Amino acid sequence: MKRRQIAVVAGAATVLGLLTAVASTAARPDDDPVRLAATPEGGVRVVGLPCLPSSFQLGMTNAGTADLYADVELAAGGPVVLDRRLVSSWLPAWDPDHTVTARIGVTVPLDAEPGSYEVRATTDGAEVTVPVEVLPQPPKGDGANLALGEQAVASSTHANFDVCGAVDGNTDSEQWDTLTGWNDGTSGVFPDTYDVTLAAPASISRVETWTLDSTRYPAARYGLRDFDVQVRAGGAWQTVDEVRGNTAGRVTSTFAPVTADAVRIVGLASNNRDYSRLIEVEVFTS
Ligand SMILES: [Ca+2]
Repeated sequence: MKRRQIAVVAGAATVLGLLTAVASTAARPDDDPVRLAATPEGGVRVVGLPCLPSSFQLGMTNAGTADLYADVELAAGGPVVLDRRLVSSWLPAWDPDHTVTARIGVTVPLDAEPGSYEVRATTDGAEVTVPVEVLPQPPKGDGANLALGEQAVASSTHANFDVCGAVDGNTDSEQWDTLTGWNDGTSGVFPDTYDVTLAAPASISRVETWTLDSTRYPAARYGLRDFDVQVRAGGAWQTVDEVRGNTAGRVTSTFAPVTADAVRIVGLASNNRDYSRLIEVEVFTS
């Protein structure tokens, strides 16, 4: 009787010991089949403007032999704000390994202290750290583009495109994609409007309108053909330029200085009659 009790205790200890060993093995990072990575590797740079978002790609790879479901938690330091805190993805055990990616939007408030911060992405046994550099506000005085990073709204935006793409400071049509360009969402239906609200009313006299004009998508075939440039003064929109029959990628509109707090591009027709496309809108003082 006494021996049997000892045997039971010993058996329980063996089972417990085994469970402990299994649990600690599963928690060891080396054994977690999920690999995390972030691109660009150097991290992201962000400015505290309402329409100048940044982002990075989170890569999730199942290096194991069994399908699994991964939950990746995201945490940001300092003033950094993420557009989501959790990425959940089904990761089949493909061979060769296949990486599933998710775009994580990064913003900071207007008054964010410039400096170096980081975003941490973690799953059970894997982790990746993404450096985030918060840059100072760009100057918005004479000679500066007053539209840069300011709030843009559009009558519609094509799926996957970002309405902020035409105020991100990038005028290079060769880099046209869903992030740095704006494409309306109503094929063949005009007018389309793209508005930028300035940080403060300013005396403006020049607007640069950049429509799509790349080697592959020349403006003469894909750019805005007919459009109006409007400014909002005293709460009312007024037209300061009427552009017709355009085939150029960049159109400069100059006009008598007017104190305005917003600028609107009214797309009336494009050269291939489907969409209004803008790569950038710039606004300058007198
Ligand atoms: Ca752009």
